Amino acid sequence: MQIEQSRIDELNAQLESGHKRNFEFHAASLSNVEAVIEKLIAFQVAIPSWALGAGGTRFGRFSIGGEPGNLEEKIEDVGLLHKLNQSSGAISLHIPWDIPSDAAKIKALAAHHGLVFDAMNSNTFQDQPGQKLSYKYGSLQNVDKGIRQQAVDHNLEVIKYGKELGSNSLTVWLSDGSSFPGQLNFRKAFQNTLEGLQDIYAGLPEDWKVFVEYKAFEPNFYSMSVGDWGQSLLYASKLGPKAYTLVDLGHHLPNANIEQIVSLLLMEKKLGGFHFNDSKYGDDDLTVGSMRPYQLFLIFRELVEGMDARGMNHAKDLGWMIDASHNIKDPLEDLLQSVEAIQIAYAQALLVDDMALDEARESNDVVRAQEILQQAFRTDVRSVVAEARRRSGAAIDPLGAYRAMKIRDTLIGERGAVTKATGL
Ligand code: LRH
Ligand code: MN
Repeated sequence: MQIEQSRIDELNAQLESGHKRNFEFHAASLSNVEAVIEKLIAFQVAIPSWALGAGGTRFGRFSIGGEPGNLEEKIEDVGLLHKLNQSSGAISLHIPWDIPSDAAKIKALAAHHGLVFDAMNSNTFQDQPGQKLSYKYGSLQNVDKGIRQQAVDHNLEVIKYGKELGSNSLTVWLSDGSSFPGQLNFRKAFQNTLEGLQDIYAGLPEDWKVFVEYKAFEPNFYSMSVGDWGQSLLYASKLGPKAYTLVDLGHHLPNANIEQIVSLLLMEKKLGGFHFNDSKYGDDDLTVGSMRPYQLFLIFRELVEGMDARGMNHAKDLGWMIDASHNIKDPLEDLLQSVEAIQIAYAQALLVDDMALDEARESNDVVRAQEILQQAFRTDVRSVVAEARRRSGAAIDPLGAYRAMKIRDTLIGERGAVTKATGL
C-alpha cells in the first residue's frame, strides 16, 4: 500500500490550528528554534529490515498480521514510515534474511519510496540451510580455519550486495564467545577474530566503513569475543581508518555509563554509529526512550558536544539506526514511537546553553550545571519536532495518522492475518 500526500495534508489540516498555537507558544521561549528545526529535518534514522514483523523470544512469538513476507514488502513498510514522519529515509538490511533477488529493481523500488540503503549486516550467528560448516562454536574466533574462512567469505558477499544497492558500510556483530570458564583461549580467540576482520577490512571498497558492534552477553553467557567498547575500540584501532565501533544501547552491563563511552569514542574518532533501542535488564530491544529517556538525552548531549567540537555534520557523519524487536506492539507503531523519541532527545540536546554549561563546569558549580541540563530535558519540544515534520510534508501526528488510515488493517487485508517476516 502507499499513502497519498493529500491524505496526510487532510489530516494535518484537522490538527493545524491546535498545532500552530502549541508551536508558537513553545517556540517563543526558544532562542534557536529555527536552527533546531533545520537540524531535525535533516536528521534521518535508518530502519532495520529485521524489525518490521513481530519479534519473539524463546518462550513464544505472537503474529501481528499483515507482516512483510519479502524484501519488496519490507521496503514498502519503511516507505510508509518515511511518508508519515519524513525521518526514516533509510533501511538497513540483514543478509541472508534480505538477499536482493534483483539489486537494480530493489534499489529503484527503495528510491521510489525515498529510501537509501544504510549499513549492511552480516550474519554468522546462525547456521543457514545447506551451510557446510557450523558456527556453533563461533565464527571468526573458531579454532577451525575452514569455519573462519567461511565467515570471512560471507562478509565479503554481504559487501558485494551492499555495493549493488549503494550502501557504504558493513556492521559486523559476532555472537562469538564462550559459555563456560575454560572453554576458550581468550587471546587466540581475539587473534583469530582480528585476522578475520582484517581479511574483511581488506575487502572493503575505498569509501566504505566497517562497524564493529560489541555486546556484553547473549547468546554466550561467560565471555563475548567483542564484549565491550574497549575490545571493539581495540579491533577498530588495529584494523585501520575505515573501522569504527558501533554502540547498541542494549549491549551493556547494568548501569554502564553509555554517554561517557560515547563521548570518549567520539573524541578518539572511532565512533561509527548507533543501534538505538531501550532496555531495563538485558538486550531487551524495546522502544527507544521507553525506559530511560534521560539517558538517551544525555547520550545526545555528548553527541552534540562531541560532534560540534570536531565540526562534524550531525545528520551525515555517524550511522543512526534503530535495532529493536517488537514482541507485543505493532512494529510500525513501535518504530514511529522510536523515531519520535530520538528526535525529541536530539532537539532537547540542541537546546542546552553550551556557554553557561562550560562556565558552570569551569567553576565547579555542580548545581548550576545540572540545572542547565535538566532545563533542556524538561523542555517540551514535541511541537517543535511536529513542526519539523509539518514543514517536510510529513504528518504532524504520525501515529494518529497511521491509526486514522487503518494501515495495519489494510496490510492484513493485502497480506493476510497469519504472516511471518524474516528476522528475529
Ligand atoms: C545483536 C544485534 C545485532 C543484530 C541483531 C539483529 O543483538 O543487536 O545488531 O545483528 O541484533
Ligand atoms: Mn544491534
